[in-house]
Amino acid sequence: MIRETFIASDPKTAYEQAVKKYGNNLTLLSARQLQYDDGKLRCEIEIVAPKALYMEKTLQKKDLQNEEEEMLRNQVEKLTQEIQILKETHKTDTQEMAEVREVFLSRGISNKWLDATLNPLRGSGMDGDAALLLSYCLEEIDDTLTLKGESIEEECTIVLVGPTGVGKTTTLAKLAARYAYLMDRPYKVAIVNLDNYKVGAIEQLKYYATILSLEYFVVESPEAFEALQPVLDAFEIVLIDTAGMSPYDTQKFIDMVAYIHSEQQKKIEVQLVIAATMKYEDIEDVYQSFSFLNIDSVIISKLDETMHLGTLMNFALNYQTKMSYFSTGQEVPDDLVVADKEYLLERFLGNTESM
Ligand SMILES: Nc1nc2c(ncn2[C@@H]2O[C@H](COP(=O)(O)OP(=O)(O)OP(=O)(O)O)[C@@H](O)[C@H]2O)c(=O)[nH]1
Ligand SMILES: [Mg+2]
Repeated sequence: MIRETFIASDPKTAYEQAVKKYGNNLTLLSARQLQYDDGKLRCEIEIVAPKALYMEKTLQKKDLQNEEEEMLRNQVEKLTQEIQILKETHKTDTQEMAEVREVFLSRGISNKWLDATLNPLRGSGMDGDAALLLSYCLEEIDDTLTLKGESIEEECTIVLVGPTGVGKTTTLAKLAARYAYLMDRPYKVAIVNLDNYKVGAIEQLKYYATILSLEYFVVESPEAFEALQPVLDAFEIVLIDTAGMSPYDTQKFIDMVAYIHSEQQKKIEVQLVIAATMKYEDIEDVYQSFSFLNIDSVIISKLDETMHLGTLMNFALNYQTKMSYFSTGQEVPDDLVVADKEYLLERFLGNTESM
């Protein structure tokens, strides 16, 4: 049996509560009137009821309570969401916002980025000023773009990777010339070729190494690469060219990892080369697959081949990857610049008269 106390303003009401719960299956034990801390008189009655009945009534009540609470919570959540959606849909772009949105959309920036950047400004004092909105967006782009910068603080091995034909070998030759002859001081540079796939790859790079009077090594296996390390230790910068890889060619990635993880003293930097002419989906596929190799930074090639940098901007804004160099043509070593936001923004905006 279980004892339970019911409280009401008078004994009759307290007893009725008990009967409501247990019917006639209860026995009254006591009834008393007490003055509570708030000064009011209340009546407490104590009853005993069968334990099974107590469990059934009390737990059922609790379950019902929980269910009700849960239902109420869900309804409140749903209402809150609906209110939020109503708020959002009621706030629409001002004409000035729509104009600025169109400027960036027409240049290839995604609605996703524009929503994230412009929607919070709806209803703010800024949303009626096109010039202000435009410079706000440019500022956001400028803040988001990330550069690697060019400081050679320690000896390093730079490995260029990327899909076929993006300009890895040409860019590597430009970098070799730059580090060996065009920096504040000449660095001791060696060129290593791991490309055993492409016909003519060995000769292509050998041609550049000969013109630049730089040491050139061809390596055919991770073991040979490790064996070469004592020789490479004598150089400050080792530039490694690799075979072009499709993002879907898993075996080539596995082979490459063996090279990158081999024992060596220098810091290894993997730089991914992507072309400014690539489609957004392809850039994404390439970036995601090559991330497997622990990419340090990205080189953008073939910037001279397109006037539309929206795709590239979108990628840079969405992935915020560090950019190291821009390749702007076929000429070695001239067509290479250190990645620069101003350069990119100017090229991206093009003719500003339409804005
Ligand atoms: N217009 C233009 N052409 C470039 C640029 N960089 C490289 N090229 C050309 O693109 C072609 C391929 O260049 P490579 O350096 O051989 O490309 P790769 O990535 O080494 O190619 P694989 O080794 O076959 O994967 C060559 O004709 C280069 O002259 C660039 O920035 N602009
Ligand atoms: Mg190549």
